[in-house]
Amino acid sequence: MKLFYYPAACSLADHIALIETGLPYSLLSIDGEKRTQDGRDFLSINPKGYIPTLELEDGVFLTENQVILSYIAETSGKLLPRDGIARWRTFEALAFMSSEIHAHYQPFFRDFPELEKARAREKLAKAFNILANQMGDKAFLIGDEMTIADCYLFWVLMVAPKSGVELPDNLRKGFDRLRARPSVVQAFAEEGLG
Ligand SMILES: N[C@@H](CCC(=O)N[C@@H](CS)C(=O)NCC(=O)O)C(=O)O
Repeated sequence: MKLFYYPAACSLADHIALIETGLPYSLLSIDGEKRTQDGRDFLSINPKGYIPTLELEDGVFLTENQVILSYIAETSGKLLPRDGIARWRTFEALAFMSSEIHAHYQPFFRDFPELEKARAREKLAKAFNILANQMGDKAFLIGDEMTIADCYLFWVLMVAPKSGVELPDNLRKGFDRLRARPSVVQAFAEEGLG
């Protein structure tokens, strides 16, 4: 599998999941002209123009973080509870982080008016509280085992300081625990992050 990525962008979640599951992968970055590291036109691969994009062994491309994370989990048989409500809570958390957190980071990635940033901060603060309540004092977001929800959680928490919204204490501690995992350390090194 080949993961198209930008360093420190949301593809970091998929990168961490690939390392955690032990699936073989390679990384391909995209340049400012939307050319892939191996010289292809990225827009012809993914007309949406964004990462993460995953190229499967048969040359098929998958997009959307939630789907790529789910594919990695299903293919490896890891990072996703097999049955019971925890499986659905994992998908629920992915959807929540995508629409209620990731989407509200836009004003901080680009130069949006202050009013829009303030609105986004309000939504983010609410969403972080919901995640904090869900996590409680568990080791991970869904339970005592790491899931793909934690891979995405790591990235959304990493970006939170850009928004100026303070993280609840248990999420900050959860972030620190994830940051220390060998998979995260390896992903940082492979993406050239400090
Ligand atoms: N809906 C997509 C959003 C992905 C996304 O926002 N990717 C950003 C990086 S975090 C991107 O590629 N931005 C580049 C651009 O918009 O040109 C998903 O959940 O995977």
